[in-house]
Amino acid sequence: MNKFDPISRRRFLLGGGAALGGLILPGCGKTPLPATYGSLLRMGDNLTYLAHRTLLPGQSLVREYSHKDISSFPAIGAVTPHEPGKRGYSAPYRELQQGGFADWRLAVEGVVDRPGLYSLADLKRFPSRTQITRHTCEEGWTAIAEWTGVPLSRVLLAAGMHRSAVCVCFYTYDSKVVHSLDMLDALHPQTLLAYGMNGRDLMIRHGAPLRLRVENQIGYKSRKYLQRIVVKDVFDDGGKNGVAAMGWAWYTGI
Ligand SMILES: Nc1nc2c(c(=O)[nH]1)N[C@H]1C(S)=C(S)[C@@H](COP(=O)(O)O)O[C@H]1N2
Ligand SMILES: [Mo]
Repeated sequence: MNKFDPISRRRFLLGGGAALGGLILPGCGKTPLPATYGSLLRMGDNLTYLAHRTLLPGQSLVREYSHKDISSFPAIGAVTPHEPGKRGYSAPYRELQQGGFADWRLAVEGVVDRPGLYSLADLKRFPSRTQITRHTCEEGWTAIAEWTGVPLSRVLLAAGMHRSAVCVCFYTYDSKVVHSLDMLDALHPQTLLAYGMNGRDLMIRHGAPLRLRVENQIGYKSRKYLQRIVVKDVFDDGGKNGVAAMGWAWYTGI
């Protein structure tokens, strides 16, 4: 192709666009977008999602900061799931915490060739990534921290994720709420399974032993206390246990 020929260039772009569409909206006949539950607001969320996915480059990196920018970092939502009676209390989590998380395993399941259980040591054997990023909570505060972990993409590829994958669902110890990401965000280079924060092991209040970091979405997508991740070949926003059913946006790109 002559790269100065505008028509070939346009054809090339159209071809690329179609491939991208195929990645995001596979089998358009199914349900490629979160259910709107009849709500106008939810329909607005879908417009935001489509606009981001159509207009923005899918894997552009969010800004990374330097050590001097690291700020104090409040812990919110569930912060003590090992304490009976507290928000998000989980007896299995307490038992794992009391054993120093030695028996903790992350289950990786779904449309993968090699479903399995990963210990913290297993996850630390993958090449790691460290990034200093700004967390933006829907409640109006932001904070900057350094996160260390394994890019989710590495674990998904190691598990032999099928090409038919459309989303990844995340299950945690403290809550029944299911969160999910599309494959663009799941495979984004800054989407981490993080075990370290500011150079130390992740503290309980920030999601020990492993949390998700989704740097290009609002803070509530960065799930703490991970238990299980499931790769799906049909879109799943968690249904009645999903955030959309609770009146929250499924996609919160920033
Ligand atoms: N499992 C779990 N993940 C969670 C939450 C939670 O309550 N439970 N809160 C979310 C919200 S609203 C925010 S802003 C961040 C807060 O992370 P932090 O406690 O490390 O500041 O975690 C998110 N992930
Ligand atoms: Mo939040």
